Amino acid sequence: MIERFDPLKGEKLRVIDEAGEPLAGFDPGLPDSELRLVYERMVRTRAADAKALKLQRQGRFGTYPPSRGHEAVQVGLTSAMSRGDWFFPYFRDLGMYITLGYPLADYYHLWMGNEAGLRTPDGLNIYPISIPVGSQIPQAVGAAMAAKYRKLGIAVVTTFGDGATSEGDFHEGLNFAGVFRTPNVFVCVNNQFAISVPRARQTASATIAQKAVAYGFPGVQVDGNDVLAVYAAAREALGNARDGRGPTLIEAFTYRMGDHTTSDDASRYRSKEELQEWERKDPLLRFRMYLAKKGLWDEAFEKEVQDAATLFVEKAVAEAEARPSATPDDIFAYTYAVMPPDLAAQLADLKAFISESRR
Ligand SMILES: Cc1ncc(C[n+]2csc(CCOP(=O)(O)OP(=O)(O)O)c2C)c(N)n1
Ligand SMILES: [Mg+2]
Repeated sequence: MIERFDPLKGEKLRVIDEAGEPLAGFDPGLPDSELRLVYERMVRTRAADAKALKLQRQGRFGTYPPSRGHEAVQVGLTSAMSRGDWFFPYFRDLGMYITLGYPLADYYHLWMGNEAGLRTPDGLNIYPISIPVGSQIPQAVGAAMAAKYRKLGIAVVTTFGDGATSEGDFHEGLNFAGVFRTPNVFVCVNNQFAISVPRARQTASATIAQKAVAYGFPGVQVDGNDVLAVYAAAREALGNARDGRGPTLIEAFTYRMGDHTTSDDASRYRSKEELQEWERKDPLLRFRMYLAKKGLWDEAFEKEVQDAATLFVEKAVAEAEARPSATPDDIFAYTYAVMPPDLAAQLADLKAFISESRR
C-alpha cells in the first residue's frame, strides 16, 4: 500500500477525510473496541498536555514542549507497535508515552526537572528522550542493526521533527539504514516549523518523504491529522521491518497548534488565520466525527472518556508532586554507571558553591 503513494508527487495517504467520512481502500479494519481505545488515548494525551501547560504557568513544571495537534501521529504510530519493538523518541512525544504504557507520573516528573523520570520501567523498550535535535536517529539505526544481527524479528521506531531532517545525523542514519536494510521505521513529524523556521526554509525538496528515495527505500507522506492513516502506514512499515524487508520513512504532515515550548510565542511568526485553519482540522475532531458516523461515539461516551482522562491526569500530578524534588546529585547521576573523575570534580564544585552561597 505504501508504495502506491508517490512521495515525489506529494500524494498523501488518507483514510478519513476532513469531514470524518471514510475513504475507500485503506481502512486498517480495526475492531470497534480498538477504535474507541484509540480515541481514548488521544483524549488522554490532549488532557495530559493541557495540564502540563497549566502546571508550567503555575511554576510547578519546567519548560515544556506542548504537542496539541500531534495526537493522531502520536497515538496512531504507537497503537500499531508491538511489545518487542523499540522506540527512540524525540522531545514532543507525550502521546507515544501514554499509548506505550509509560507512567504519566514519570513523564511529568521529568518535565518537573527530575531526570529520574526518564528511567524507563522494566518491560518497556523506550530509549531516553533526545533533546539534541536528530541525535536519536543514528542511535535507532544502531539498535536496529543489533536487532538484525541477533535475528530478533522486531522493529525499531524513531521520531523526529521536520527541522531534524537538516541535521547530519538524519542523513547518516538513513543512508546507513538503506545500505544495511536495518529494521527501522523513521517517522518525521512534519509540523511545518522548527521553532520559527518554516518548512520551506528547511529543505528545497517538495516533500520530506521523497528523501527516502535517495536512500533506496520507501517513503510515504501521510495525513498526520488522520489517526487511521498514520496507523495504517505504521502497521505496514513495522511489518516490513520485522520481516526483513528493510526500513521505511513516514512523513506525517501535521501542525503544532501550540507554541514551540512554554518559552516561545508562536504568534510572532504564524498568523491567526493559519492557526484557525488547522484548528478546523483538529485530529480529535476528525476522528470523533468518523466514530459518530459509525455509531461508536455519543455524548455519554465522550463524558465517560473525558472523566477518565481527568482522573488519569490528576492521579499522575499528585503522584509526581509527592516525590522528592531533584537534588544537585541528580543532575550528575543518570549518565554513567560509575561517575568519571571530571564529573565528580564538577559535582564537588557545585556542592561547595551551594553551601557557600547559603552561608
Ligand atoms: C542539535 C540541536 N540544535 C538546536 C537545538 C535547539 N532546538 C530545539 S528544538 C529545535 C527545533 C526542532 O524543530 P523540529 O525538528 O521541526 O521539531 P519540532 O520542535 O517542530 O517538533 C531546535 C533548533 C537542539 N535542541 N539541538
Ligand atoms: Mg517541526
